[in-house]
Amino acid sequence: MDKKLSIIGVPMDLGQNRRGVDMGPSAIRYAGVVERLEQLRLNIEDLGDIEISRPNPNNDQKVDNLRNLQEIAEGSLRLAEKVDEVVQQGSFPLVLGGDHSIAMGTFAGISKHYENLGVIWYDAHGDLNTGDSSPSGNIHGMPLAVSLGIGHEKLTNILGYTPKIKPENIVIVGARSLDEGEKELIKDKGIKVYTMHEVDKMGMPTVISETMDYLKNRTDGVHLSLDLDGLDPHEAPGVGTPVIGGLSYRESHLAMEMLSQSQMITSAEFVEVNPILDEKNKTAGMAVGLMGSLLGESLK
Ligand code: B3U
Ligand code: MN
Ligand code: MN
Repeated sequence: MDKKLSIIGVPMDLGQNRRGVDMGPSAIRYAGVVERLEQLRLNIEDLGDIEISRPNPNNDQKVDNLRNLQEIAEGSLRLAEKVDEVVQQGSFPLVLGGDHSIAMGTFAGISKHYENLGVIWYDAHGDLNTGDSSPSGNIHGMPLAVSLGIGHEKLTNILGYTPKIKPENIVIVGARSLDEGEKELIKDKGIKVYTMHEVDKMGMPTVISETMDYLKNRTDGVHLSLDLDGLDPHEAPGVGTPVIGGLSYRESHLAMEMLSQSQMITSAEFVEVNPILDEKNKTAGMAVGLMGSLLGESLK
């Protein structure tokens, strides 16, 4: 039987300041995600979008330096319940963002099905801030810390359990913008990080081989959380917080192909596509290309 895959859109833009990333799921669908994946041996269902409420403009939205906390917690719970259902049915969840705060809901829905969920966090940023360490108060800079159980209880406790992941099961790839608090957490918790320095020195094939070896024996499933700002903004301009000196499309493509061949990836999300900042939907198109490779496209 063909492998089942469920697409879930999350039109979330409350985790950061720039509008437009809520249209990410539409842009990715417009770029042909369903048609592209239908070429592969996959049984695809598109479950549409999770409902995300708008913040009340009359309220002051920051609680403990957490912007839009309540609305994000509610949306994350709805996403978590949907992802949980999909995993229970034995389907591969493919989540389309939305800003990266949605990873908290994705993790909550997935991780309860695994003893030791592994995570590949493909991103220019560490997303390891808390309300105390965050320079911005933007929750999209916090989901990895939250998943470790560090942060506001309304976020760490989505679906009633915490933590969602163990620090030794995380690998960050592509980092080039880390805040002081994030660097400390990485050191304290012993999180494995391949910054751009390591990628440049070792090359992507070695980085991904090492990542796979590292995760293989310690995890029973691996989630890929790919932030399009991990790529270089010259190639992928449609993101809210671009950081120069990033990964190329070719490197990223190779990484996806290697991950596909390893058959280790059990769920994925692609986040931070902002069509308003994009050039002719190029970044969404790249996201779709990367999804195709991750899910088994090949030229031979
Ligand atoms: N580390 C900064 C910037 C940032 C994090 N994630 C993104 N940008 N996309 C922060 O606000 O936490
Ligand atoms: Mn991110
Ligand atoms: Mn990022």
